[in-house]
Amino acid sequence: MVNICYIVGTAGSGKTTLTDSLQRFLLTKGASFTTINLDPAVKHIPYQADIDIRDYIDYDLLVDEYKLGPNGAMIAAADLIAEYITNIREDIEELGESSDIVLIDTAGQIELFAYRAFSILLTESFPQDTSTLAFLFDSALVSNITGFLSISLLATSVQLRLNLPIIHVMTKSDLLKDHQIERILAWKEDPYEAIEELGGMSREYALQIGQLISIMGDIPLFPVSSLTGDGLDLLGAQLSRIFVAGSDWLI
Ligand SMILES: Nc1nc2c(ncn2[C@@H]2O[C@H](COP(=O)(O)OP(=O)(O)OP(=O)(O)O)[C@@H](O)[C@H]2O)c(=O)[nH]1
Ligand SMILES: [Mg+2]
Repeated sequence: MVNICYIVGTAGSGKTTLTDSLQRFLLTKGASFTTINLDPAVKHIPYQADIDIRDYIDYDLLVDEYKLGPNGAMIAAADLIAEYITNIREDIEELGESSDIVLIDTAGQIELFAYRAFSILLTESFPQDTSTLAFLFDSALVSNITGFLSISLLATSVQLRLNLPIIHVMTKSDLLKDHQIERILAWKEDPYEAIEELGGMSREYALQIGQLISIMGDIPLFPVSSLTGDGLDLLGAQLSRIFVAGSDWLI
C-alpha cells in the first residue's frame, strides 16, 4: 500500500518549502517517507528528492531546442511527463511501499498539475482511499473574503478535476496576526456574514461561490508556518488519521 499526499497550490504558495518542513517534521516523529519533486523547472530544492522529475526531463533543453517561452516550455514538460508515467509510477510503488507516506511536491503553476493529462494518469494509478491532495491557501492571498473565496473555488476546481480527497492548508501563517487567522477560519465555517458586506456584482458572485463551496462539505483548514513550524503537528496528525486511522505514527 502506498500513501500519497500531493502538495498543490498556486505559484509561490509554499509547496516546496512545506514539502521540506513536513519531511523534517516526519523525521522527528520517526515516520518513514518518500519525497518526490514533480517540478521540472525548479533550480534548487531544499530537500533530498528520492524521485526527481528533472532526471527524466531537461527543462532548459526544451526551452533552447524548441525556442519556447517559460510557460510554453512548462506545458511541453508537463505533457512529456505523461510519456514517463509508467516509470514514475513504478518508482513510486517501489519506494512508497516501504514508506509511511509519499510527499509529492508539484510544479509551480497549479494548472500544470491540475489540468494536464499526466496528473490524471498519475493520480488514477493509485487507489483513491490512500491518496490525498493537500491544497495550499497562501496567506498572502486569502486574508480578504474575495481572495479567500477565489482560492476556495480553485481548490474545488482542482478537487473536481482530480477526484481525490482533499485537505486545505493555509501556508505562511507566520505572516498573519492571530485575529486574522481566526477570521479566515471563521469564514471557513460561515462566509456569509462577510459576503453580505460586499457590494454589487461581487456580492452576487460571492454568494454563488459560497453555496458551491458549501456543497463540497466540511474540509478542514490547517494554518501552518514552515518558517516557525507552527501547525505542522496538527497537519501531521490529520495525515496520520487519513492514512492509518487508529494508528499513532504521527500523533
Ligand atoms: N514567511 C514565510 N514564508 C514562506 C513560508 N513558506 C514559504 N515561504 C516563502 O514563500 C516563497 C515561495 O515558497 P516556495 O516553497 O518556493 O513556494 P512554491 O509553491 O514551491 O513555489 P513554486 O513552486 O515556484 O510555485 C519563498 O520565498 C519561501 O521562502 C512560510 O511558512 N512563511
Ligand atoms: Mg516549488
